[in-house]
Formats: sequence, C-alpha cells, structure tokens
Amino acid sequence: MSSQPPQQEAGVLEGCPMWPEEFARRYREAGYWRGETFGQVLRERAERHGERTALVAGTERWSYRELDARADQLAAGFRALGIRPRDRVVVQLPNIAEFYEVCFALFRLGALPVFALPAHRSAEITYFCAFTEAVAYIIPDRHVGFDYRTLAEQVRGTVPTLRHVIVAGDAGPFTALSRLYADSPAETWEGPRASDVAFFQLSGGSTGVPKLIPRTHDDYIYSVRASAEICQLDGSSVYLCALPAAHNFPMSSPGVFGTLYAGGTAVLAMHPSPDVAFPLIERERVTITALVPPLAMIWLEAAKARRHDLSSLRVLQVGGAKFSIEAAQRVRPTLGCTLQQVFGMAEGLVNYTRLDDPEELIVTTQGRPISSDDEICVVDEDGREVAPGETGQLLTRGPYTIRGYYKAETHNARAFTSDGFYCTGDLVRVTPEGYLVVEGRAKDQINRGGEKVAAEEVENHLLAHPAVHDAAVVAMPDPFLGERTCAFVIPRETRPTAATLTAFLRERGLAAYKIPDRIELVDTFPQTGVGKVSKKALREALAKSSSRNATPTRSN
Ligand code: AMP
Ligand code: DBH
Repeated sequence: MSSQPPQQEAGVLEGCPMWPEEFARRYREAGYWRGETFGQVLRERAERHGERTALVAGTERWSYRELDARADQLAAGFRALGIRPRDRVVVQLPNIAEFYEVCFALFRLGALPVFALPAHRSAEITYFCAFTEAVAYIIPDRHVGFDYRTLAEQVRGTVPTLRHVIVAGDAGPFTALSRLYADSPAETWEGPRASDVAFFQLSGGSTGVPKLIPRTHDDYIYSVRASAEICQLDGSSVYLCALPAAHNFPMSSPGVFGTLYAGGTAVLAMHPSPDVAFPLIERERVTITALVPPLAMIWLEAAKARRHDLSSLRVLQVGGAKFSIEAAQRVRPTLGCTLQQVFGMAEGLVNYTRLDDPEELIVTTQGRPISSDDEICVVDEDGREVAPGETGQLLTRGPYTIRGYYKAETHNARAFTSDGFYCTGDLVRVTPEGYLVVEGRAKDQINRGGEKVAAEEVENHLLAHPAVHDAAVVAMPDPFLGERTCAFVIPRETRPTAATLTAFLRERGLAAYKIPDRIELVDTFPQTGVGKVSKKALREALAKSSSRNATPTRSN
C-alpha cells in the first residue's frame, strides 16, 4: 500500500479531503462518475415524464414537473435571501414533501444542506450550526409534539453566523418557507459542478462530537443509480419512506433519491408504525420499503393480523443494525416478499443481498458491495490482512466512499489509512461467495436498533455534571433493539440519582436516543493491563448482573 495523503483539489470546499486525481480519473473512465448533478437529474426526469407522481406525502401529491418547478422557485427564493453557493444550511425536517424541494433547491443553488435528524436537540444542532458556520436553519413548526421554533430561538442566540431560520408551516417570528417561492430569480448564478460537495451527512461516529461527511454529486449519484439498479427500480416502483428521510439509508439505498432517479413514486410515512405504514402500502400499492431490525420485527408481528392488503410489496429492506437470522427467515413466509439485507454507512460503502440470491444467502449475510471497484480489506488488530473467511475489521475504499470527514484532520489520520481506506470499525468476515457477515464492532459505539450512539459523546455530557467524577458508556444486549446503552458512573461525594443525571442530559439538549437506558453508580472501573477503563469487563459485568439489580431510566 503506497502512501498518498488525501489531496485538496483547487476550488474544492476547504476541509473536505477528496479522491486523489488518479482515482477520480479511474472512476470517471469506468463510468461511475458521469458529471451529473442532482439538479440536472431532476430537470431531466421532469422533462421526460413530468406528469408522473414523484412524491406522495399527507394530502400532497407532487408530479415530477411540480417538484422541479418548486425546487427552481425555492432556489430563487433562497438566493434572494442572500444564501450563496457553498453556504451551509442545517436542514432538520421530518418526512414531509418540503424536505425534497428544499434539498433540490439547495442543490441547484450549490448551497450545502447539513442533514440533521428530527430527534436532534440543542446540543447537536448548536454544534452543527457552529461547526459548519451555517447561515440558515430549516425546520418544521412542530413535529411529534415538539416545537422546533423554540429550539431555533436557542440556537440562533448562540451561533452568530446563523442569519435565517426558515420554517415549514407556521413560522412564528421566523421566515416562512411558503413565502420564499420566487417566480423568476432576481439574478442568475453558476450551478455546482458534479465534482463539488453536494451536502453533508452525519456519522453515528464514536467520538466526542458527531463527524460530518462530505458527499459529492458524482459519488452520491453513482451510489444512488447503482442501488436503484440492484433493487430493480423503474417507473412503476413505489418506495415507502418510513425511516427518517434525512438518514442515509432511506435517502440513497436506493431510498427516495434512487426512486426519483428511476422515475418511480416515493411515498412518505410520518411514522414507521404499522398503523401508519400499512394503510399507505395498501392505498399506494407500495412495492419496496426500508426498515431497521426492531421495526421489521414489529411489522412481522402486525402483519399476522392481515388487516391490510400488503400484496404489492415485493422487497423489504432491512439494515442499520444486524438482523437476526430467526427474524430474517420469517420475512418471506409472513409478508410474501423478498428480504434484502442492507449493510451500509453514510461514509459510503453499501452492501446488499441481491433480489435473486438464494434464500440462504439473503437470510445469513449482510450482502456484498454495490461496485466491483469497492475495495474490501479485512484486517487484524495490527492492520494485517486476515486469512480468507476469518473475522477482522473492515477497511474500504471506492468510488463513493469518502476520503475524510469535514474539517477533522486529526481524526481523519486515525479513521483513514495512509492510502485512503476508511476504517469502518465493523468486524466482519467474508463468505466464499464474497458476501459480508457482520460479526461485531471494534468502535466505541452503541447501535441502538440502528440509531448510533457514540460512547464518548454521552460520557462527555455526563462528565459536565458536578457530581460525576468519571463515566463509561457501554452497550448492553437487548432482545428488541439489539443493544441499549448503560452508563457506569463514579460519583463524587454527593451521589446523584439516575433520574437526576437523565434530567441533566435532557436539559443539555441531548437527543433522546442518546440518553442512557440504564445508569449504574460504581466506586471504580475495571482496568485493562495498561490502566485504561476496560469496557469489555463492564459489558461482562452487565451480562452477569441480574435484571433485579437493573436501574432502568426509561422503558422504551
Ligand atoms: P454510520 O456510519 O453512522 O452511517 O453507521 C453505519 C454503521 O451502521 C455501520 O458501520 C455498521 O456499524 C452499522 N450497520 C449498518 N447496517 C448494518 C447491518 N445491516 N448489520 C450490522 N450493522 C450495520
Ligand atoms: O446504518 C447506516 O448508516 C446505513 C444502513 C443501510 C446506511 O447509511 C445505508 C444503508 O446507506
């Protein structure tokens, strides 16, 4: 492996490591990167089949022509507000049609969405806005009982670069999205190039603060196009987006973008529960959807009642966390459709089982990469390649896997090898067929049913409490979510209660899914040979402790 530090191409957004020129050339020559931008893709689809339904959300049904026109009008409106190419815009919208017009408007403008999740609160949002020096923040008025305008008020008070808060719905003191549509732009601008960064995705990560993932039009459109092909999407496909729209999985694997690429229809569910999703599947004749494992298990239970006609469903994708073989085996008999396992990451690499694979492979593996140019390397703790079939850490490099996080030089030096492989932190083995099986994790993260929690981030928040001397957050096994979080805390003289600490974390504005499910007060932490906290020993202690001693801090 030769040593090639990531290059900074002239004109590329500062702080975004890009592919070295020889790789970029290879990916273009192979036809992966075709020089298309998202704005152009939508325009082309609107010209080709303008009257087809692109999006269904609530009472809205937008044709391709409508989505295209709205994106143009909004781009002009954003421009008139003073938003410029490369300006960062934090977008925190739920599964509403506006999510996509905002995306495409920003893409056309060349401004860069930073995709926050609806669950994020002031701790995360303030960080995203400040770190990216965002000029605008786009929110719904309310969603699932939470008023995002109050959050925006807080964030605006602390981030000086933030000039605009734009609201889908009742804007209160802020700018209403609905007032921004402008019929013709006051001025013209040069659109982005396909090699430009198009937006930032978030990494679940394992560090103190979430990392931002710069994705280009070229690389993301390739992953979207190839995903749509693997999932056999076409103009008759109807994709149900039940997971949060901003997440990389329902956005691109193949997700709503893949569906729009293929000229199909995307249906948005405000909530992924069977109560909401099943009537939509029946009414819209949904053909494909994507879930995380705990939701898939809920759907499998609910489908037994057979109250809705789900016969249109051809593919159920499950990913984000490991799906048990037992549950995987129940998909076809219960739902009468093919299971597709998806093992992906917002950093790039996505693996799929193929629709016509033997059931054995579909049920027991997490699929194989999209591209024959996805390089896969499985290494031991010393970074040496393991023997075929052995388990080790997955490293990867390829035409849609980033070469570095945004403005994270020190972390990048650890998270990427000197020759550009991303160290996924996932422990995998490769089957003789070349399929990956996820066997575990080397990163300090908890995968709470597909929602990733970085241990260090939660530990840092706990350490901010005056009664906390030290904190260590680990995963505990859970039959429903796969894993839940447990925080071990060494108190100072005054012992805080679990409830006090939980309330403290909420007050600090941490997203609810990161609040520990259980908090244990202890006097010391077990140590490794070199004197570090042994999280392995903590996890083992948890496995041994009976549920009688558990101090659950919440039930879901
Ligand atoms: P992120 O980097 O935050 O996008 O999260 C991606 C991570 O989710 C991967 O590196 C895996 O740890 C995990 N993951 C995603 N899909 C699967 C899957 N099908 N099975 C097991 N783990 C998964
Ligand atoms: O967990 C993920 O991040 C994920 C899972 C499936 C992902 O990013 C993807 C597919 O694209």
